[in-house]
Amino acid sequence: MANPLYDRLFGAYAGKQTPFLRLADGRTVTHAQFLEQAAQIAHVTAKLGLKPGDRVAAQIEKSPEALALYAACAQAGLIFLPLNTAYTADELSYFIENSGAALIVCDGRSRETLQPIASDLGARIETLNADGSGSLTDSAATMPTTFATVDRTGDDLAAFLYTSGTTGRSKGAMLTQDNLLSNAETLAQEWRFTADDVLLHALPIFHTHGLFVATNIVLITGGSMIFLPKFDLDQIIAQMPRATSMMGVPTFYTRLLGDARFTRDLAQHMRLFVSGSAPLLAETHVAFEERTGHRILERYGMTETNMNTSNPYDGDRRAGTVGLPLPGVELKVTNPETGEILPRGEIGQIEVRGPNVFKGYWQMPEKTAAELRADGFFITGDLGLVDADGYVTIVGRNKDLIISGGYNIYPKEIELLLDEQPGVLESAVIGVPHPDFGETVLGILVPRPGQTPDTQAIMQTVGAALARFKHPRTLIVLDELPRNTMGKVQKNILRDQYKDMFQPG
Ligand code: MLC
Ligand code: AMP
Repeated sequence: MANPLYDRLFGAYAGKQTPFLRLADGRTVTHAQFLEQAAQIAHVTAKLGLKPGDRVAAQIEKSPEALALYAACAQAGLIFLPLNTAYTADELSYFIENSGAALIVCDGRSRETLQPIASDLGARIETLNADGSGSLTDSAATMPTTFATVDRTGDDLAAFLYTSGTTGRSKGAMLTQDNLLSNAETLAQEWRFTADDVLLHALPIFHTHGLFVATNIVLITGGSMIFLPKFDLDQIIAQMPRATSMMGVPTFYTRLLGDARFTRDLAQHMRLFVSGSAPLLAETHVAFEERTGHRILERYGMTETNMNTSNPYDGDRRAGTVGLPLPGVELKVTNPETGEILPRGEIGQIEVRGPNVFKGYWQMPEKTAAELRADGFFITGDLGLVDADGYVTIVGRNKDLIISGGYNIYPKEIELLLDEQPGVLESAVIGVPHPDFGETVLGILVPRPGQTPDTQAIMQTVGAALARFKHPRTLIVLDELPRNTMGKVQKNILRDQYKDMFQPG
């Protein structure tokens, strides 16, 4: 019997004192140490009564122990559900309830807030703090350092990642072991990762990019990671000389280019820079090459599918494109109305099919059916084209989505809240260009007749309800929203009107 995810990502490292995580304070966690702690955590979950297939919701800071919880879930056959550390209690209660999590792992500071939610749902709660301390690791310390890996098949679920939707309700994307493994194997090969690689890892580990792309690739090839708690320019510049490769969202690269310490010398020895999760401006690609001599390798993916396309490692990395479909991934551009395939060069909606594509949304068959066709093609909601050479360019989105610093924000969720506020008749939330985050959130309010909404009070309410990164940077009050003849709000007009609001100069 077997457990493909555990066996392929972790199994080979038992007893190996090779470096896995290189921490900013100079400590190194070896593969063996990491695996022993994961096994101890797996024992804790078993002692708490968790059974294979149960969900473990984790809202914890990035740390070696947080990553060990991921490995423990794989070993114990549990479904790992990582959550953005910025989510508020309101947001969390939805994810916990919707997923039916059997265990919540949170920072000690959130325990009191989350305890009632856990009690209501009959979930267990354990703490894990940024420094690795907490009830989870306290209990783990007394446990055996090996754990009998639970049998699973490649078709079993390994993780849930919640993605918001255009209706404002988040959906749990169900990812199988095979989804994760197939993509990690393909990417490791395509990007030539080996045991000699040292990946500079400054991404969060609660999203596809930092967890399944970056971490799984390193695990599958035996290399190590410089594991930083977050993106911090000083740290990145200090650590780069020890790294061979880096992955990041476009904000990482624009911030690096904005710092005079980031020189050709500093980057010379690097093998690879990868960008994704949001569009990399062609001008950033060009400026990066001018500064360092390296051409950033841009790829395209999403929560539901992991990675779909990539620029080539050897060959032409084309600025402004996301490259070619990965081996095993089929990509077509279709007419959004009819679903018919469009000729090369024409813009339409991007659909993908392959072993990377998820199983569907947890307990939402209608939403699954609306986006995942019976023949296996997933409708991404991205608009793009394929050129004569097969390169894919994303030109926009068919979904109302803002991407700020690589985080997805669904306007509907914010609009629903704004619409409920005193004095507000209706609202529109749009994304406008921002030099650091790529896009940022702008809220537009229309007052009820004769009323003046208190924008400061509204910002406070928004602050308590929604994660910081979703907060509108500014609220603007307008007499009315532009509408087309069908009565639909014309967000394109608003986006155009405010496009220069945060641009320098
Ligand atoms: C932080 N803030 C953000 C923000 N990140 N606001 C908007 N958008 C963001 N992305 C808030 C902070 O809370 C802070 O609030 C203020 O903005 C300024 O913070 P900062 O110190 O400048 O931000 P920083 O902590 O440096 O974070 C910026 C960042 C980070 C870009 C480094 O957001 C990041 O690591 N992003 C990566 C996201 C990611 O991994 N995406 C992958 C999704 S997977 P205050 O209160 O101080 O004003 C996916 C699929 C795929 O999309 O293809 O990969
Ligand atoms: P998420 O739901 O967080 O997984 O975000 C996925 C979305 O990010 C995709 O549907 C795209 O809209 C966007 N995205 C990811 N990578 C790129 C890229 N390289 N260029 C443009 N958009 C991207």
